[in-house]
Amino acid sequence: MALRSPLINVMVDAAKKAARGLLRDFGEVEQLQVSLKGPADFVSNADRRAEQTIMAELKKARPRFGFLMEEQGVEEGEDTSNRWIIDPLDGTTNFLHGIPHFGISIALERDGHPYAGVIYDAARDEMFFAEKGQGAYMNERRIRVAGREKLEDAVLTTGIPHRGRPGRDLFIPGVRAFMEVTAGVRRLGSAALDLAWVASGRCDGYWERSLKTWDVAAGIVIVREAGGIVTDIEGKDSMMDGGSILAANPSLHAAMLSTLKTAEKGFVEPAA
Ligand code: 2AM
Ligand code: CA
Repeated sequence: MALRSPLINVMVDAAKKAARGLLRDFGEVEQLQVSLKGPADFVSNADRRAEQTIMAELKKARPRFGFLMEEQGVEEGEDTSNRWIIDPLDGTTNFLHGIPHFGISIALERDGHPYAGVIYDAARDEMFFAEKGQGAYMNERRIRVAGREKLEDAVLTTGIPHRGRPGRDLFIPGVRAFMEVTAGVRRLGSAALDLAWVASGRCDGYWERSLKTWDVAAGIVIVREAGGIVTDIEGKDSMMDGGSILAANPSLHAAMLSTLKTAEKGFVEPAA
């Protein structure tokens, strides 16, 4: 059975508390689908409320830590080496459409590096968590990345840069290359859950560009503690700085990097 540290308990409790409100709001979204205005405002309020709940819980437990949050931005703490990084609702478009695939992501960054992470899939009641050096878990069970060694057996996840996101043309050669060689490419709509699913071996690898720190911070720790490798798409370490991300099991990480590199070689962004 997973022995949760006091730190992980604080994070798990905050995620569960916020989830109660989010699930209630998710139930309402279906009713709102038919209204003229649509549920967009309602969802952004749900998002904000969830973030406030998480922030209040974390503050109660660790009053000196700082914050980086999707909705409310940065709040400096007295303790400059510990900072919470929060995405209260990752997979907003799914939530808005009544698709039960969204996550609450809470990370603790320590001295500039992701140290602990919790990702809660509230609709499935799956709590993914990890702390540096302590392994990764889903609910009570230890998780590990998949052992599949060949791209031809692999199911990969990605994010498609839709409206308002840059890099739509650059996305095409990479996804096309993976379409040729893998068992499948999925687009599930939550970066945090994509990482949690790589960590738990459901998916073999994940890549995406132009993400924010809060989309990936918790997932980075969870994948690494599950035995996976996480870099950016150049094989470097810029994932936390709004860069790209590539996470996979150790057998497939290099193959994914080189597939993308080959596919994108010579790519020139078309004129706007
Ligand atoms: P969100 O639901 O919290 O917005 C889907 O590809 C993933 O990208 C989701 O995790 C989504 O997070 C994130 N995402 C959506 N729009 C984004 C944007 N403009 N910048 C960065 N990440 C974004
Ligand atoms: Ca997000």
